[in-house]
Amino acid sequence: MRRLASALLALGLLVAAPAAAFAHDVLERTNPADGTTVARLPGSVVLTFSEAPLAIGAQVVVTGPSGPVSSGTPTIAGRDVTQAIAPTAPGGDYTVSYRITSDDGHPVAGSFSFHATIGLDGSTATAGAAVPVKPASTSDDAQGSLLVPILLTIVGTLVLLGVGGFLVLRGREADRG
Ligand SMILES: [Cu+2]
Repeated sequence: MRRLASALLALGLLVAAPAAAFAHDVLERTNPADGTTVARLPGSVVLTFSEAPLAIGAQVVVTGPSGPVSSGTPTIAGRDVTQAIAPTAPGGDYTVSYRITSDDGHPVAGSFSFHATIGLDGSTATAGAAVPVKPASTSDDAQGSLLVPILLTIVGTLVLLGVGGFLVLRGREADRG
C-alpha cells in the first residue's frame, strides 16, 4: 500500500512539474519598488518574476528626466532580470518599461515608476518639476476606458429619446381613435 502511494506520488510529481515550469511568468517585485522614492538612483534596476524568463527577447527601458538611460542589454539570472543604468543619469522621476519572454513562450510586458532624489551624476531632482508617479500598468486601454462611458451615455440618450417619441406618437393615435 505504501509502495503504491509513493508510486502515485512520483507519477503526480512527474505530471505536475512540467505544468508548473510552463506557467505564465508574472512580475513579483522590483528594485526600486513601484511608486517609491529612493535617496539615490541605483546603478541598475532589478525585476523579479515568478519564474525564470527565457533568455531571448528581454527588453528593459529605463526613462528619466533626460530620456532613456538604459546601459546595455538586460541580464537574466534565474528569476531576476537586471538592467544597468548609465552613470550620467540625473535625479528625478523614472519609468521602467519591460518586455520579457515567459517560460511558456508568451510575451509579458508592463511598466513601473519610481523617484530618485539624487541621480548617478550627483544632480538633485528639482522639487517643482516632480511629476505624479503613475501606477504600474500592463495595458494601454486608459483612453478606451473613458470612451466606453461616453458612448454608453450617447446610446442611452438616443434610446430614451426614441422610446419617448414612440410613446408620444402612440398617445396621439390613441387620442384620435
Ligand atoms: Cu503564458
